[in-house]
Amino acid sequence: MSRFNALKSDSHWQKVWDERRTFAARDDSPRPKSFVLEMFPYPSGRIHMGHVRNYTMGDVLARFRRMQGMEVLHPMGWDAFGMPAENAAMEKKVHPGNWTRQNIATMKAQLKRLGFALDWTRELATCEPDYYGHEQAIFLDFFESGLVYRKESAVNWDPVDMTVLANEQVIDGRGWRSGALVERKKLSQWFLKITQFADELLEGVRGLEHWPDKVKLMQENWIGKSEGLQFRFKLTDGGEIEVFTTRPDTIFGSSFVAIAADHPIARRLGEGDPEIAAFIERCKQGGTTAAELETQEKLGFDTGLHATHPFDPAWELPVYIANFVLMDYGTGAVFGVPAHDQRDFEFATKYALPIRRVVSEGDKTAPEFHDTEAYSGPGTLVNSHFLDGMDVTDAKRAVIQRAEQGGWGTGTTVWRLRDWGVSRQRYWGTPIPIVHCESCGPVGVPREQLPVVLPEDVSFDIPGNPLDRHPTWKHVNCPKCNAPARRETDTLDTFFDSSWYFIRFASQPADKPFDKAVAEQWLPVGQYIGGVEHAILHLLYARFFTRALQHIGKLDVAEPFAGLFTQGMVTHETYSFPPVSEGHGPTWVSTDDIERRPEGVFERSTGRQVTIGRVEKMSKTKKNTVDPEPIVDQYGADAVRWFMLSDSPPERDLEWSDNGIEGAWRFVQRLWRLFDGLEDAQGEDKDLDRKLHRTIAGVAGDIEALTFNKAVARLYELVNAVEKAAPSASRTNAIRTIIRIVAPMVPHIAEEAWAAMGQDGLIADAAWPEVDPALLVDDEVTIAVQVNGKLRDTLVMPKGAPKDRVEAAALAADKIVRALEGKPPRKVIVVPDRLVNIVA
Ligand code: ANZ
Ligand code: ZN
Repeated sequence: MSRFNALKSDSHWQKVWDERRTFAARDDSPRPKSFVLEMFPYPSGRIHMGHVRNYTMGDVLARFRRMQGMEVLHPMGWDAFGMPAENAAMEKKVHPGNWTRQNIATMKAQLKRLGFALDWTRELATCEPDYYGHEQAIFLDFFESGLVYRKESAVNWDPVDMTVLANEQVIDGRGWRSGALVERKKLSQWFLKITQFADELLEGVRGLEHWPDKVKLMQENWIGKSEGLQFRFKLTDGGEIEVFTTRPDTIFGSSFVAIAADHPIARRLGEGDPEIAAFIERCKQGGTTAAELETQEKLGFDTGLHATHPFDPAWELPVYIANFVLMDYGTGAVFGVPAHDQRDFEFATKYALPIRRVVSEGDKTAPEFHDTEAYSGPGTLVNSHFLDGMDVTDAKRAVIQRAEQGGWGTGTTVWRLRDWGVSRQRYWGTPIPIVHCESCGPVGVPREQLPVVLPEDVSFDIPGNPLDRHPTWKHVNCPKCNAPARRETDTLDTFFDSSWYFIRFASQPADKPFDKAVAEQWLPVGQYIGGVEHAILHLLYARFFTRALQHIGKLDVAEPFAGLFTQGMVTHETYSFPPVSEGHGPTWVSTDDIERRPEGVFERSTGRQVTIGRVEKMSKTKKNTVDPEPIVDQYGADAVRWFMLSDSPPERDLEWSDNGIEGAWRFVQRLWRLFDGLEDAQGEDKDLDRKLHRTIAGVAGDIEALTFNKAVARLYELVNAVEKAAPSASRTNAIRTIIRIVAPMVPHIAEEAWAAMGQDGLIADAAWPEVDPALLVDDEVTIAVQVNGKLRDTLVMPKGAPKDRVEAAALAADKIVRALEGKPPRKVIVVPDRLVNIVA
C-alpha cells in the first residue's frame, strides 16, 4: 500500500490548477454567479495562522459552489498602503515600495502552497498606480458631485518633530519618536459626506439578514441615531447658550452648563483673559481618539457666567469650559446632570457641584445621591415638578413639548456618525488628485493626467511627510488658469483603498475603475469572511462607498456584502519565565524554542524550564505564534486545512496544538488508505447507503451554514463506518463519493484519488454528489421503555419491528434488568414504534 505523499501531490496539483487557470472566473459564463470573498491581507511580511483559517473557510465555500455548478469569483489581492511600510523605511532604510512588493511575493507564494482556489488573474495591489489611479478617478467623481469637501479638523501634532502623527503613533499622549506631549492642531483636510447617508446606512444594515447580529448592532451604535432636544439657555449677562441633550427628562437634575474649549463663547472669553486662554490651550493636549477623550481626567474652568434654568427664572447654573465637551457634536454645549451621566458625575465630584437624583432607581427616590457612579437606567421621574411620576420616555416628550410651545427649543435627531476625514499626511498612500491654486482654489487633476503617481525618490531620514518636502513633486501649474500652483500632498486613508477593491475584483477594465454592467453581474458579494476587528469602520466605509457610487449613478448596488461571517482567532499556549523583579512583566519564550519532556516544558536553547501560561491569541509580543510554512512542509496543505476546519465552530477561537495537526494528518492518511484500497465488489449495504446520503446532505448544509466543524464530524463518522463495513458495491460507491465530499476541504488528496480512479478532468470541476431523498428518510425509531409507568430506557429499533423483537430487546436492556431486580414482569405492553410498558 502506498503512503500519500502530500508534498509531491500538493505541488503537482497546484501547478496543474495554475497552468489551466482552473479558478479564473468568467464574466460571460452562463452559470449562476457566486462571489466569495475573504478580507484581503495587509502584506506585513508573512502569512499567519489567522490568514490560513480565514482563507481556508472561504476556499471550502468557493470550491463547494463550483461543485454545485456555479461560476465562482474567489479573488485575492493586497491592502498594500499604510504606516508599517513607512516605519520599515525609517527603521531598515528600505523603500516602502520595495518592502511591500517583497512581502507580497513572499505571501503569495505561501498562499499558493495552501492550494486555495483563487483567481490569481484578478490579483491587485492597492499600492500600484493601475489600482490607485482609478481610485483617484472615483475621488474626482465624488469631488464633482459634492460628496467631498474641505474642513478644518484636529490632528495629533508632535511639537518637537513638527509633524502630524497617526493615532497609533500617539502612545500615552506622547509622540512615539520624540516623546513630546502631543497637541491637538487644526489642519485643513478632506472629508467625505458619509453623514448624508446616515439614515440609509442605518436602514440598510437592519435589512441584512445574513449578517451576525452583533456586527449589525455595532454598525447601528456607530451610526448612533438619537432623538433629543436642542434649546437655548438665557445667560444672566444677556447672552445665550444653545445646548443639545438626549435626556431632556433630567432637566431638573442639572447643576451646571458646560461648553467646549473651542466654543465661540470660550474663545471670546479667552481673548480677554490669559488664564482662560491658558486653560483652552491645556484642553488641546492629548490625543484625538474617542477612547482618550473618554478616559481623560475631566477638567473645567468656571467662566463666572450664569445660565437661567428654563423652568425657573430664579435658578442659576454656573457655566464651565470643559474638556469633555466636543465642539463638533450637537451644539458644543451641554447641561450637566451628575446623578445620571457618568462624565457629569466625575466633573461634579471634582468641582463640588450639586448631585441631585431625578430618576428613581429601584426604591431610591430621595434627591440625595450617595452612589459612587451615575445612574443612567430607566425609572420614574422624581424631584422634578410637573414631571414627577412619569417614566423617562413620557418625561422626554413632555419637556420637548413645553420647549416647542414656549418657543425656546426644538426636538431634533442627531447622529453620532461624523463625516469621514480621509486626509493623511503620509507618503505611502494614494495621492489625492487635487491642485491648489491661489485664484481658482482646489482644482481636480484632469482625468487624462491620472494616475498622479507617487514619486520614488523620497527620503525618510527626518520626520514629517516626504511628499511635502520633495523638491519638485508638488510644484505644478493650475489645470484651470495655468498659474504656478501647489499639488495636494495629503494621501488618502487606507480605508479608502479597501472601500472598493471588491468592485475592482468584479470588473477591471484598463480605462476606468470598473464596468458597471459587469460589476453588477457579480455584486453583491454573496459571502464575505473576515475578522471582527473590521466590524465597524471597514464595513461601514465600504457600505457608504457603494451607496455613494449608486447615488452618482455609477453602480446600481445598495449593499456590497449580502452575507457576512466573522471568524474566531487562532490561539496557542504561552510560555514564559517569571518576572525578573516586581514591576516587570514575564519574559516570553518563543513557541519555536520549546521542548516538551516528561518532567516539564523547557526552553530548548538554554535548557531552562518554562511556565506554561494561558492560551491566547497568537501574537508577536507573546511569542506564541506558529509559522504556517514549516507546518505545511511537514504535514502538507490538506492536513493544515483539515485542522483549521475541524476543532472549533468557526466563529470561536481555535487553539493550535501539535496533537491537533497530527490528528488531521492521520485522518488524511486514513482517507488515502480508503481511496487506495478501492475494489470492485458486489452486494448492497443499505445502512451504508443511507449513512452516505445523509452525510452528503449534511455536509452540504454545513458548508452552506459555514459550520465546518460539523461537516468534519460527519465525515469522521462516515469514514469510520466505511472502514468497518464489509466489501460491497455500496462500500465501493461510498469511497468514490467520499472523494467528492471531501474535495472542498482537502483538494489535493481528492485530485490525486480522482486521477487514480481514472476520472477525466479535475475534481475541482466535478459536480457535488446527488442525494437520493429516499435514503434520507429516517427508518429507525426511538422507543421509550417504561417500568410501572416510569421512563427507564430508550431503544433504537428499525421502524415497524415486530412486537416480540421489541419486547425481547426491552427486557434484555441493562437498565430494565436492573429496574426489575431479577423478578419476572407481570405484564408487557408494546405500542409499535413508540412505547414498551412493563408492569412489574
Ligand atoms: C443632559 C444629560 C443628562 C445627558 C443625562 C446625558 C445624560 P449621545 O447619546 O451619545 O448622543 N452631549 C451633548 N453634546 C455633547 C458634546 N458636544 N460633547 C460632549 N457631550 C455632549 O449623547 C448625548 C448626550 O451627551 C447629551 O445628553 C449631552 O448630555 C451630552 F442624565 O444632556 B446629555
Ligand atoms: Zn488657477
